[in-house]
Amino acid sequence: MIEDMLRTPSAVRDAEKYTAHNYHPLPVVISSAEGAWLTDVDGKRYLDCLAGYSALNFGHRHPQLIAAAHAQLDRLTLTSRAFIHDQFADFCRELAELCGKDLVLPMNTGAEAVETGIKVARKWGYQVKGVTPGQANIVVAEGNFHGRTTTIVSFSTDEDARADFGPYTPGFTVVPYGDLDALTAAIDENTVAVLLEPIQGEQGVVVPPEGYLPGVRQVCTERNVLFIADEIQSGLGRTGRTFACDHEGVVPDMYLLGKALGGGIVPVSAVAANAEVLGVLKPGQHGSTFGGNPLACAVAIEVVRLLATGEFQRRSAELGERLRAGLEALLGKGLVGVRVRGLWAGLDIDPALMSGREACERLMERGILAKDTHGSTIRLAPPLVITEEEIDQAVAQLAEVLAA
Ligand code: IF1
Repeated sequence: MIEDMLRTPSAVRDAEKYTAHNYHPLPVVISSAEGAWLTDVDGKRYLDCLAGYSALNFGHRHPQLIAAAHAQLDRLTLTSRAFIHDQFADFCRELAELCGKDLVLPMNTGAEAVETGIKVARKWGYQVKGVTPGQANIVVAEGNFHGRTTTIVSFSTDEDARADFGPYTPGFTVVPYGDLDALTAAIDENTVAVLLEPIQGEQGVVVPPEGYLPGVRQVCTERNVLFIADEIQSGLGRTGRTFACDHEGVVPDMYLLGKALGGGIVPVSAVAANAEVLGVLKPGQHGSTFGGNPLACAVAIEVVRLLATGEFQRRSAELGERLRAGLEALLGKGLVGVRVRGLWAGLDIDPALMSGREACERLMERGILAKDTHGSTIRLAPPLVITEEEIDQAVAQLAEVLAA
């Protein structure tokens, strides 16, 4: 313990001294960043392979996004939704168009978008589908991660996220992820929605079996149940398409968006759906102080315009294949599992070799910053502005760590 104190920079020690320990961060203190690169207080540079859990898809301080933020900071930052502001309509229209939906409801964090989706699905169930009042249920998947509110952790299957936060919110049915029969069997007359990540992020970038998402789409259509896709981490270019659902041509009834929507500058989340669904909300029935604020809208409009070009989706798809080839070459050389979709990879390290945390500590020493998910699984999610050389560098350093 003492020798750790001596080695750990004082900045790390002080940070730990004045905060709740709800995280166990790597002992690195970042002071600046640009593109895919971070610089710590000692001037050491790191390749960012976490990208804020996919909130930094466009890289750190993307010039177009920073310029939009600077311009808005000098004009107007907050009005509340009691009034309209001149960025609001463009943001809602352009995001609705990107999603192919009628309406957008802006919030701030991913969890708020998920909570909004749950509330709207329930109200839609009672007012449109005709579900017995107070009896609505929502089908969710084992291994889900949708945020940390008490209602959301009520249906978590991760004891770390859930334990001792009860009493839990009722009205959720958990089924195995990827099992269409189990999901279909769980739908009853009171089911108002199915809530899924199209790819499970925190579970270790778990891609469901081919045909699963189209099957979910079909059964939701047949049973008049809303398909809610949580694309907060998988969306906005991360997997090589605008949305992860696009890989199988699936269009959910509700998109839940967050993280990268704020460009890595401000928290921005949103729910996008058609009028039959989001139209159930009347004034005074839902809201947020900062949701849809001028600064958030100004940045998010530029994010939507970056995505509208398709450039980031193409980069993610093309570079993702380079990442996949590099990682799959390490199977049997320290990796026992590799899952890749675009520039998003889940790697299972041989547990006999090291834990995910140890791997990330050793990668840090080699100038690569990444984050473990559970056990010996780590996730790689670099900004989509990463170059081929940088991908090769990250894979080479991983190979060295596994070989050491
Ligand atoms: C943490 C990981 C965890 C998300 C999906 C909603 C949210 C998230 C698919 C909620 C947030 C973040 C939260 C952060 C670490 C990270 C995370 F999956 F990305 F790795 F925890 F599981 N839906 N994920 O991934 O969005 O309210 O955070 O804005 O809580 O430790 P949020």
